[in-house]
Amino acid sequence: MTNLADAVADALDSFRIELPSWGFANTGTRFGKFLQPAAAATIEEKFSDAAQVHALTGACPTLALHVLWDFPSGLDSVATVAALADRHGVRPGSINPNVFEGQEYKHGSFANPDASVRRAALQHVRDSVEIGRRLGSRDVSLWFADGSNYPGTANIRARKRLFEEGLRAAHAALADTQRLLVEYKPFEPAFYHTDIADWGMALHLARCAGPRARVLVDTGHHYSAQNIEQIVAWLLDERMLGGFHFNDRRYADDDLTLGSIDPYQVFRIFHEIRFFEWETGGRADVAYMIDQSHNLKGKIEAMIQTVAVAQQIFARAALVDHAALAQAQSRSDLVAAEMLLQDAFATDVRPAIAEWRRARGVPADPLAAFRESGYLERITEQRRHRAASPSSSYA
Ligand code: PSV
Ligand code: MN
Repeated sequence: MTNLADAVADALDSFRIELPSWGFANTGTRFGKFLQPAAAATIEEKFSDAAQVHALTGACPTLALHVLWDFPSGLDSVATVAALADRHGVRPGSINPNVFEGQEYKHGSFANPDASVRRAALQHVRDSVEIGRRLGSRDVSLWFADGSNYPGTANIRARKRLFEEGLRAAHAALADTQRLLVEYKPFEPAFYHTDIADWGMALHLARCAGPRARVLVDTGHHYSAQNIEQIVAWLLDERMLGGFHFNDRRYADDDLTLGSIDPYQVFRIFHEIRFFEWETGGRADVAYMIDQSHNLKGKIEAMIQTVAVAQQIFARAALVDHAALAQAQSRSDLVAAEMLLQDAFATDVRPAIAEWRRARGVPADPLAAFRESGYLERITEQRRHRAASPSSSYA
């Protein structure tokens, strides 16, 4: 084994990435959905599709679940979900409450001026915490659509305090084994102000919430020129980075496949994590998750492609010589320092990854293996005859 093969194997052995249940369902843009006959319409089908991705990559043992879409009876759906997870060999991953689709949330959830709506939102989050606890899942991942569309229509400071209060109450419901992740997004669905618009606001609120709250970075939730890896480096240094929702974008929140537009951006994020781990001698406790729902690509194929891209870029980031980098930085040898990143990024790790996959008993080319497996044809035949999915998810 070469050093490169060792470094790649070592990196990939520790790399796991969570799949989103909503990524297997018919979802789409604000303007419409292009329905796929093989899309999953039930939680059983989502587990089945996720299990295919895990079987072919060996890297996706957990499935993120969205409460409204995957637990139609709330806590009463837990037993069904637990049984499906057992049957398909994929564990329930992060639990994502949904306080953004109900009509009552038109003017917000935790920051709604109406106290009865705030209470309902908190109760939903508490139920989500309980769902996570019963399923043995660690992270409750919060994203809020709260905000406003027009200047002067919302009391921004009052809403900030309502979020501090609501998140503190949500945190109080956690078991010792659970974490609360706070996601930020600069716009959409609100287009004037979003209550948790950026990482600074999310960091402040996570700190207010309590010791087991962390920030979640969705790579699509930034303006085009923003330096995401700097945000990651700061959150790591503050021990406040909880996880990622990975996707790529040309503009913002476009839900494109990870690395399809800017693979070097993904590399730089992974590099900051690996460099932090080298410096501190420990593992960053970060949940890697995919948040993509494809409107045009085949859903299962797109997930396999995403996992393979994530593995490839993570492996390349593991090739950076950290000791040499630290030295070059301290000498202010700019070209040498930069080239250490560039050389690692330019390395073709695909043969080493294929070798690693063979050694771990998964197909060397998971996408080709999926195409040959006949799974897609089988589910298309089984699922095509039913009526278009009633799923209301917009994701
Ligand atoms: C919102 O844009 C988001 O990124 C949140 O993470 C949601 O849970 C997800 O997309 C699906 O709607
Ligand atoms: Mn997200």
